[in-house]
Amino acid sequence: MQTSTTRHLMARILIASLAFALLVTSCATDDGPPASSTSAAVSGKLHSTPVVDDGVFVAEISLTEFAITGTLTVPAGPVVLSVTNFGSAEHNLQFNDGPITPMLGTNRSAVLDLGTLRPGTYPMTCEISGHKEAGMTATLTVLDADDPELATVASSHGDGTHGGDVDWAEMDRIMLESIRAFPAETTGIGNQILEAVTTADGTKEFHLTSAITPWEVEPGKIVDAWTYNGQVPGPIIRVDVGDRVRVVIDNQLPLGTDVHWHGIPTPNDMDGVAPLTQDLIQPGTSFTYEFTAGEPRTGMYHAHHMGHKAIPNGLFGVFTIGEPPVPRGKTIGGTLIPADLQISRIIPMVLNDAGVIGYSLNGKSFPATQPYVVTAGDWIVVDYYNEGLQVHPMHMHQFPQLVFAKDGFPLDHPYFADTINVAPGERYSVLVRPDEPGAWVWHCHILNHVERDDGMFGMVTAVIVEAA
Ligand SMILES: [Cu+2]
Repeated sequence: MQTSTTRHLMARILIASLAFALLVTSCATDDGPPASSTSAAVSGKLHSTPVVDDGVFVAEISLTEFAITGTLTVPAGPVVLSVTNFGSAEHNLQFNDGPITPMLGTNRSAVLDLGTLRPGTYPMTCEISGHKEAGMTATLTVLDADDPELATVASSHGDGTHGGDVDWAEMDRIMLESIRAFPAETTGIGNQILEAVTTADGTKEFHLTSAITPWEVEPGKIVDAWTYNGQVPGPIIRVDVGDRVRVVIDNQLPLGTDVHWHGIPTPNDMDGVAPLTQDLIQPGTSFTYEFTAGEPRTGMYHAHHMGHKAIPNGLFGVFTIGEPPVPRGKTIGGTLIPADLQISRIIPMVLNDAGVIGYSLNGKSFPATQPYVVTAGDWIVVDYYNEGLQVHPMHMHQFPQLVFAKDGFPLDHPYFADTINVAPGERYSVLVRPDEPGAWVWHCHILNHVERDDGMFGMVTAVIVEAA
């Protein structure tokens, strides 16, 4: 645990290097100041100038993962929404349980005629399963046409900005402020080591409870996560080759569950796929899994039943057998991996991108992600686990990552990379030797998994290298 002084110190160190990262990523994401109002429509702007056309008020609405933004206050009377999806996934927009746009791909727009609106507040949501819960909900406020508040709202869109209607300086400020918040304190830590109870016959017994519990994904954002032992990711289970393993699962979820040992060989009736290999574990009941950990593996455990909902919502954890198969004594790409190499720490890096947890590293979204403090020259192992629905190219600044195992299988030809694509269900094990002091950013390189117009978020953390 860091003291708040260390945290502030680290935050200060980070600002300098993150500012550079920001510069690079913003070059890649922004199209520059719009040359005309037409190009502004596709440059990812925050707000638009409301247009009144033949007495019809046109409000521009932007859809992203996972937010609905734009002109959310309009005058009573005829209103049309011009809806654009700036996200990477498909979205739609439904107004007040009534009119709905077609499904919109990236950069696709649609016009939604709302007819004549009376003063009041009206809900707007994306109707794709899970997107509303992830944040795609907003309220359209309709005011009397002569309401003075409306004048303020309308004029604020067009005033004092460079390039017509985008306040770039304000965007800069918001982005920098979001980065300065790192590392932020939140309640709850995932991946805690689960201690085994060793029974008389030498079996290592573990206890898991599945339940819906509060989880602070980012500062102040507390979601109803689906958890094992109240953690996201669930507790880490590490066993040795040859261990007899017993895992008792107590299901306190409101629905049935099962536990699949992803990448871990088990007898068929222990594979955790209801109703094929076992009965569903009903709410309020328990089930015992038992198998022998036969060979070294880097695996995961997660619900299989309703996996599309359970797993993104947090029902996953790390399960490993044996030691990482680091290629000691081998020369790879001209680099000799010492025969006597000591691993200073093993970092599990569990990726997720959906459900109530959303874009996250080990259950937390930036700035609540954990910074990793290491001593220059230490060898660290990172195991990536993708429990999400999308591929994530994981990039560590400065330090090459030596990929030595895929899904726990040692590679005959380990290789160096600085960016590693981790697809859903995959695990990659890498060896890294951070040797240059400083704060080095470590993030998914799909840029809208790490930044929004309202700041840095999601799949970003940093390696803090201290001088030896
Ligand atoms: Cu990503």
